[in-house]
Amino acid sequence: MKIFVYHTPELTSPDGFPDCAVVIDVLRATTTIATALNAGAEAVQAFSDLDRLMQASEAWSPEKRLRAGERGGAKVEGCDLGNSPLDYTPERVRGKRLFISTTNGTRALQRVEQSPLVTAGTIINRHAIVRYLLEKQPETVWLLGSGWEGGYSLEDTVCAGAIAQSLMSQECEGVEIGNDEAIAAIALYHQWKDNLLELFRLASHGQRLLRLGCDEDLQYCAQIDSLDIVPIQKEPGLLVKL
Ligand code: 3SL
Repeated sequence: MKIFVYHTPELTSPDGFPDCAVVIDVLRATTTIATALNAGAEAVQAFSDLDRLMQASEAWSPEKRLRAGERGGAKVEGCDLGNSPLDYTPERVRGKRLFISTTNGTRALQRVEQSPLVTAGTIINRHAIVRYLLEKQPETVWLLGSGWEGGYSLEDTVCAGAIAQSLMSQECEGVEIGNDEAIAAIALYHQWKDNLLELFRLASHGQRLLRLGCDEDLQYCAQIDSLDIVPIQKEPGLLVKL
């Protein structure tokens, strides 16, 4: 298994796909997706485009669907929910299909949706993702950060480092580093592993969320290995609980 880290979808080679893509948007899309599926959502359907989300969700009755939209960190008007994982309680999401569009995370999912295996990784399900990769043994793994509008995100890179470091420490034969970004991500994780929340508060998107009053979201997103859930793509754009 060869592990490649990419900081943003734009930094991947345009025509290539890995055997398994782990899409990462710690703040907050993949944390929200993992939380919603863990809370009993029937499935999560991800859209980069809000109009397409609205169209596709029309076919579902209002009792069976939830529309979630985020732009610039804030909830999109006309949606039921924004992108705070704290809102995705079992009472709210159980049995419902979640239609979600966010600024960067859902775009990153779309970039790799043709890969044979696609999952959504984050800090809270790091251990479950590592276990899944060790079970599946894909030859190539992309740990793909969502970044922010084409730019680098500290929180996605530290999560990629947490996953890569854990895979490398399993003493399984054949786990290899694929690019320099993977080495740098592991180094970042080593530096901050005991203080992820502090790193999130320093990060530019963490600061943006703090300005919106979302410190509790940051605290939730920093709880490493707190959920045992692997979201897997069943068909392009549709994620279910493994
Ligand atoms: O960029 C994204 O996809 C979102 O996760 C951003 S936010 O954390 O909801 O602001």
